Amino acid sequence: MKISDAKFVISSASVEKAPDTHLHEYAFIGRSNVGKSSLINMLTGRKGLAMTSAKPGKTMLINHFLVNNSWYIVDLPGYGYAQRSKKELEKIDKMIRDYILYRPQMTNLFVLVDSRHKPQKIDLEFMAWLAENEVPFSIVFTKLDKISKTEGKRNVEAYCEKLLEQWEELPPIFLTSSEDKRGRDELLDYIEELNKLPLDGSEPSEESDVNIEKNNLKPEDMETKKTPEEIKAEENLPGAEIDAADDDRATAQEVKEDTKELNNLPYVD
Ligand SMILES: Nc1nc2c(ncn2[C@@H]2O[C@H](COP(=O)(O)OP(=O)(O)OP(=O)(O)O)[C@@H](O)[C@H]2O)c(=O)[nH]1
Ligand SMILES: [Mg+2]
Repeated sequence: MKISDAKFVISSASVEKAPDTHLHEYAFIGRSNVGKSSLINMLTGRKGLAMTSAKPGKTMLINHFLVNNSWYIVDLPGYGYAQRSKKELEKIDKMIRDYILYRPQMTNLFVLVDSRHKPQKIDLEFMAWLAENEVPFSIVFTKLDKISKTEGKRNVEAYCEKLLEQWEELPPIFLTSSEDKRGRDELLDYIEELNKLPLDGSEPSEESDVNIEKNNLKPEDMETKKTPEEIKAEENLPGAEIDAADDDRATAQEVKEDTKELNNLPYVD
């Protein structure tokens, strides 16, 4: 899909205050600093559209961006940033969860995961919550430019294996870098297909692609093997406390290689 126009519309402090729209909407979520705002800028080709920062916790509101005058991108605050006060964390958590549960035009939630790290408890718990609430989502691995092709492949495969301990099937998976723009075409094509789905929950329109239903796999179709409590009890899963180490102010090894191969992994639709 070609992006001819993208503009910021409004920031809202709660889902009740979010704009009354009747267009498809795609939200981006993940831990603070994972690269949500950067990905939105990369996808739209507008560098300063969503505010980014090397300091975690930059996005504090629900931000709506109108793309091609026909669909919305929503930038959400990150979850689990350990440096926030308890009250602030709870407020953001409620804002995010209310948005996800009470925004019917939200067609798909993109859950961003930093490709450099092992599966984090906070992300796995969040995805289990999405499944419980039948929220359609996809996983977007970010910052692949920061690791080698081999490491990227290994990390993504390990992540998928971990997910398959919880899920019968994997959700759609995308491998991205906001730096070198990999994954952009795949994500935009996916959104283009989902845009063909009717918003009222009725059958897909005739022109929609046959793959849509497969790609837009709802968590209800992905039987969980474990309860959220069991997942919580998992050992060896670091939680939100890794934030400081994860912070991009700390320089990471930057290895840029041709990673075309990564986007051709067998489980990438
Ligand atoms: N090398 C590299 N850096 C990235 C990439 N994506 C994001 N970053 C950097 O990571 C930091 C955080 O990016 P943001 O896009 O602000 O992250 P965010 O998830 O929106 O963060 P919050 O709004 O705080 O939740 C910034 O310093 C970005 O430049 C990427 O694909 N590659
Ligand atoms: Mg942000």
